[in-house]
Amino acid sequence: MDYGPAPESSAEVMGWLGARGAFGHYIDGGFTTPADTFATENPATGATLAQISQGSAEDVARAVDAARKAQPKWAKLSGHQRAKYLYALARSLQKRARFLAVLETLDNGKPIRESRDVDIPLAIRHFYHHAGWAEMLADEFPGLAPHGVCGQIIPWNFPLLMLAWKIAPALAAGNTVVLKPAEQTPLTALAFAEICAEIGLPKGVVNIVTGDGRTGAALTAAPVDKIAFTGSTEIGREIRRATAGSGKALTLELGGKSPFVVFADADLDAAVEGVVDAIWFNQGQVCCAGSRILVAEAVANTFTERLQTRLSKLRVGDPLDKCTDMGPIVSATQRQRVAALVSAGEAAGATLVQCEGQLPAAGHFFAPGLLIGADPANPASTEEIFGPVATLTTFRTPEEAVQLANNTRYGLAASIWSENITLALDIASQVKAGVIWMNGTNLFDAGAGFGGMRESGFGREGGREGMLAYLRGPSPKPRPEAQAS
Ligand code: TXE
Repeated sequence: MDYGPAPESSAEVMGWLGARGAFGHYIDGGFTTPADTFATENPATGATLAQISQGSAEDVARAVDAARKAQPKWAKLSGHQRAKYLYALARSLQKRARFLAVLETLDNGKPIRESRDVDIPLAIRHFYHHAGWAEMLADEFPGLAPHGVCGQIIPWNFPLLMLAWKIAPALAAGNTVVLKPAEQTPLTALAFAEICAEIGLPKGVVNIVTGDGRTGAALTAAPVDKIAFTGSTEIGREIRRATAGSGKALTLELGGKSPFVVFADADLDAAVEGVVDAIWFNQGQVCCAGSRILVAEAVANTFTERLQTRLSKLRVGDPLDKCTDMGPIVSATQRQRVAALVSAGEAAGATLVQCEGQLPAAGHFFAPGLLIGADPANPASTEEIFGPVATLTTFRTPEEAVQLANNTRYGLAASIWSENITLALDIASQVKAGVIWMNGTNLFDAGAGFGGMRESGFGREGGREGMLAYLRGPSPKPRPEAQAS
């Protein structure tokens, strides 16, 4: 296979895939014999990368059983001992960072620059950060206990990073886990399973069962103590229904339709670069993507012109080429979904402006773009496109900006651009979103809680709140600085 001018050789990764061919589940410290397999493909070419096992209810039951047996011993280890394992996982991921970046790009299609500079480093940092939490846990949260066994279901947009967000805090708190990666992108989770075995993580502490939504539903129904889910609002709702009354703890991180608000006094060039990060990063397949651009009428023409110039310069193509800005959409189904919503946006009166370069003939590529003049009722303004197209609408007053920003059933994130900090803080206090950035966007830190409100879900991941989501018992008193604010 020719990957073009790839600076990061994919030979090692292709060798690793070739040597395995098919993957079983990782249960109780070992891989099962592959059975009932399906293919995971390279979305840039459509080529099959490996065969993956479709987990049955019995596979899930065996994994939960292994996690259940391992849990008391894991929880009895001192925080320092658990931290040593988390540090070992972090170091081992770091040693393989380049390998994992290429593997992630092959399986998901995201540009290598992003997997190399964002996904993998943030995943590693999550394990280091939570090793610190394991050390401090008994002092920080006396009297709290782990839930027990956690079922974790993750999506395909940040495969290894979402795994890290789920597994690191769970393990730090003394839980054991059964994780189901998305069927489109299971490979880095399986590489992670190999790392768990290699560092000698006790058997049963981490179990990975692959498969589609049926495996996810079996995990939701299994006798676990907590379910942590990231994915669509529809499936989040289904999981909430399925766990209601079961006594299982639940956190849901769901979709979004986040506003990106540009005031007239904003640094417009910085805001244009902000849009690149907000909606064209990871092909727009980001739950907190700034997918509704709201711009002050006074600067709308200038801003839109500069944004269109920037759009025309985006390089869409081979994700293994380090000069590529945008790779393919993760799958044919997802590409179809994006195309249908963009067409619906046009049909409802918005003007589509797209990057004009030639798209590669193979693979699930979709040209990045803007839907200009989409009114609030346009489906492109209300539905999560989850692709590289944002709506662009103008506002006249700060009040109108707030009204438009909040005109959504979601509430995950918001991004506010202004040189006037008083105005920005005032707007931030009125926007209904779990995460608000000012003069920035898509900034993540293992130490900061991330999560939504309204139909974007509930619960936080990362930081102190993220740790508490993996513990049970009386709520600890807020820290003095939190009380003061
Ligand atoms: O998500 P699903 P899909 C949004 C985005 C996207 C849409 C559809 O708008 O266009 O969802 O994507 C597992 N019980 N987000 O279809 O189905 C599934 O196997 C338990 C936003 O890929 O929600 C996968 O592991 N689990 C989002 C995970 O749920 C089930 C990220 C997510 O898949 C299940 C992804 C079931 N009944 C999509 N059915 C975000 N918040 O970042 C499926 N799954």
